[in-house]
Amino acid sequence: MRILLLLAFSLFTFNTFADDGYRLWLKYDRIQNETLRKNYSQKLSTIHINYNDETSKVTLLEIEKAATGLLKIKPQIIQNSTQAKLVLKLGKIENANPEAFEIKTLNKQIIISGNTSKGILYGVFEMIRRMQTSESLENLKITSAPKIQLRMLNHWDNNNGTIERGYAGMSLWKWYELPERIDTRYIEYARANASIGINGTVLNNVNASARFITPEYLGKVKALADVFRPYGIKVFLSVNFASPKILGGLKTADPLDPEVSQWWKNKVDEVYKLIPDFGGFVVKANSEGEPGPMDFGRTHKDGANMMAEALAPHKGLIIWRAFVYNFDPKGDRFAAAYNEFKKFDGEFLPNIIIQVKNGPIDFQVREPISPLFGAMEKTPVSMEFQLTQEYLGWATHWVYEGPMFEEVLKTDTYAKGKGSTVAKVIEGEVFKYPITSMIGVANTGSDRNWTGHPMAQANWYTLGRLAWNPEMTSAKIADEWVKMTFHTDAKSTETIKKIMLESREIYTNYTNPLGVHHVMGESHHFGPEPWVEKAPRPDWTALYYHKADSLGIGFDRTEKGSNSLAQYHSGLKDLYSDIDKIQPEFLLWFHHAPWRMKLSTGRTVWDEMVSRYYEGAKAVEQMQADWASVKGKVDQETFENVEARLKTQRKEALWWRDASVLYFQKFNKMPVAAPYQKPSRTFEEVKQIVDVYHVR
Ligand code: GCW
Repeated sequence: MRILLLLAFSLFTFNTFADDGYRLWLKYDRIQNETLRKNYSQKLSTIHINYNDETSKVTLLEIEKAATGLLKIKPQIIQNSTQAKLVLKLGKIENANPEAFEIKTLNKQIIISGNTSKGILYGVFEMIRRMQTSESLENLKITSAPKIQLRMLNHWDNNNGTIERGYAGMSLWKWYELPERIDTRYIEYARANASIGINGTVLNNVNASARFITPEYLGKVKALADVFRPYGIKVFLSVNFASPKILGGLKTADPLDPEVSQWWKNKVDEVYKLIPDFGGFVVKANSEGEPGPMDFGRTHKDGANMMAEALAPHKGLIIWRAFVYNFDPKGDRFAAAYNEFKKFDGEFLPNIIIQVKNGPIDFQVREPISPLFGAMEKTPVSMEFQLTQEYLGWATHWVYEGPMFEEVLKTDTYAKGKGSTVAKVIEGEVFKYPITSMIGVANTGSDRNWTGHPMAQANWYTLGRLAWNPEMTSAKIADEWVKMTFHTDAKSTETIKKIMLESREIYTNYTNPLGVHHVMGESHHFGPEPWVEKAPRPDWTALYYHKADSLGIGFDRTEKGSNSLAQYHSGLKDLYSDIDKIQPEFLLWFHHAPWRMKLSTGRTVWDEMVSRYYEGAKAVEQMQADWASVKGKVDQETFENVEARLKTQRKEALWWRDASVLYFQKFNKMPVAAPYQKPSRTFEEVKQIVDVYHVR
């Protein structure tokens, strides 16, 4: 009994119960600072609300959850609007954006208002975030509206429960239980997304099974749509372009065949009968073996327009992916998407968005921007980022992606002169796009902590915040996330932020320094495999990209090489064209650089690579030391989880370092210069490690 009492006492006093990460950044643990807690409690003690709908219910529930957790109070709903401390008010506000909100202090009341109940929900989450991050709730005068209309997650989930490139367990969607059983996790998912402004979700893999649009599955999709709707989240599906053949028994899926277009129209009508606010279809066509219009001698334009026509009467969208790269033996995969889509600019129907990955190849560790961001003047392009760490060390490497997203969004396309940043392009500012969108390929799964690596939750959080405002800094977002997630002291908060903000560059250094790219394990994409010289397609090898030989390394994309640089506007092209002026981080993306060429850092290309491999791997030790310093300041379960993963990361960083150095030495025959010591293992020894990951 005494032990039990002691235990109960310690639980209440120190708030140290084990944290499995399930609550994400919405932990709502009691605020320790008494003055703040009292101040907030007073401001939330009574609530008046002037509307009543599905969203108002979840909004009130959220306030109650936050107040009972953070403040240990239960707010009272009252009828008298002048007496309430907090007022939720539906009505026209100055900013006409349907998702905008205002939070204002007026006569000692906090008034959260919006043009829609959804806007108010976002305002409420903003107020809660302020409490979680110890910010003042005095004299508020906040207006906020999303700069991007569609802020989405794309799940690469299959109907058998697996997730393509997923490292956090199985799919969240339990298709075999739906539509009858609604897992409470779907609600937690919706809350988390709404809290960061995400308003769309594509439930299934872009390598799409046609099954998702059968009546059986549509019933399940409807059940999910019903759960998400109050949280302002619309459901989308990825579809298989050959569905009219696979499901409809037609002889063809030719987009210009009237029977085919009629089939899609009927299918779309069927979908909207069940889900009137359905978002639309995502299509991966003629890419990596997926069917598409080119199978029938047609074009991406023909395919997209035919489907868009079916969706238009329902205000649905076609999100057509630009990730296409037919192999051209003389060509450069870098140029493929631009070559395929630029020519159709202006010919797509208005309800079509072209979804473009941030870089021209494929979510590599560091990529220059896709030239399409500066090129599509009459067709909206959207940003596709990848949250799941396919090329970023799966769930064992701690890589905070915020700085990478920020680097991409701040890049200037020079499309309309200086200042035409990628952020401005996707906000629709540069070319006046009528539809705007940013998506993240989800990193969620059935693991209790959602993302496998506890720190990967931050990448999900960041996507939402950046989609709301692409000009937010990753430092600010990291600050919010750490405060909301860890509720720890100022010093530990700073330490965790420091690790986060450095982590992406550290990972880049020990895996892909100076713009080396596509040198990861073949097909599974884990660990180093720069020696892949043969694959089903040459542009799936590593050699195709690094082109190492006795003289140098890197892909010449200047006029003397593939000339893919010509796809950029001159301002950006100029930054990359000159081998002597290019930022070292992008060097090998655009130049075949001599091993012995001196860089601005004072070292030769080879010495600089070696230095980055070694310093990068060593920096993981610093991450470990920094993390060790927060022991006792963050929850023990999370502490140990991250500590263990860092150990693996350290081991794998050394593996990357040694494998890369020993492999490239075969070409340049140059030594590992002091102060670094050559790897103690042989090339053959390191090479073998990767075989573990091959399931072939
Ligand atoms: O990054 C590559 C992945 C594929 C993925 C493809 C895509 C869904 O290796 O697994 O397929 O991109 O984005 O379509």
